[in-house]
Amino acid sequence: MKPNTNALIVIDVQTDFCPGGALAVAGGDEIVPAINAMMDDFAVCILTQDWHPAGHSSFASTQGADPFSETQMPYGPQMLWPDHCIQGSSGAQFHPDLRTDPADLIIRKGYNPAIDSYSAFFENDHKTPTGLHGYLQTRGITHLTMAGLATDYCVQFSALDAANLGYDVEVVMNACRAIDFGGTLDAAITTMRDVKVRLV
Ligand code: VGL
Ligand code: ZN
Repeated sequence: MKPNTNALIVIDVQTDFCPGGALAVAGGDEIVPAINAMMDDFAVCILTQDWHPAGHSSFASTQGADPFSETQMPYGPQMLWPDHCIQGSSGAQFHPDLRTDPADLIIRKGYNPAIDSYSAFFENDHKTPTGLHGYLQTRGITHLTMAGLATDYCVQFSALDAANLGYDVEVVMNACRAIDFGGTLDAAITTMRDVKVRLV
């Protein structure tokens, strides 16, 4: 059992990010058994849930653009996605086999219609907090172990923000899967290593 200063953060293991889902990540469902097993080693477990209102600004359909094209938002460049993880929809639910009982906290993100939120800590303006940092600080948590979907988006941005906030961060790569278009996985690996995130 890890000390209670070490939290497991499980990122976005939701139906829409698994095969058959609206924004399917190849092999996204394969990580569920490994994550379920990891939960037994952690006294503190937190799940994140991508949770968008219909018509979210990060949806290509909202912008009248092609999915996987990039647009410019007031906060910077933003990838446009197929509609996914709409609040209350079946695609927004956790993968049916993911254990949710061990979770102390389920933190939702992406609910602000005007700003996407890859990171579990800040929305994509890199300013608006989700509240997770305050929660972790209040509980005295200093070490984070991360797994989930997708390695090159929500896992990467969560790990980078966590490292910049001063947490000791490790990402369990075999319990993650990537979207990986045009080298985004390799770039994420390099960027995470640069800020001393440990990839294990
Ligand atoms: C994610 C794209 C859009 C993720 C969420 O969980 O990595 N990616 N929303
Ligand atoms: Zn999303």
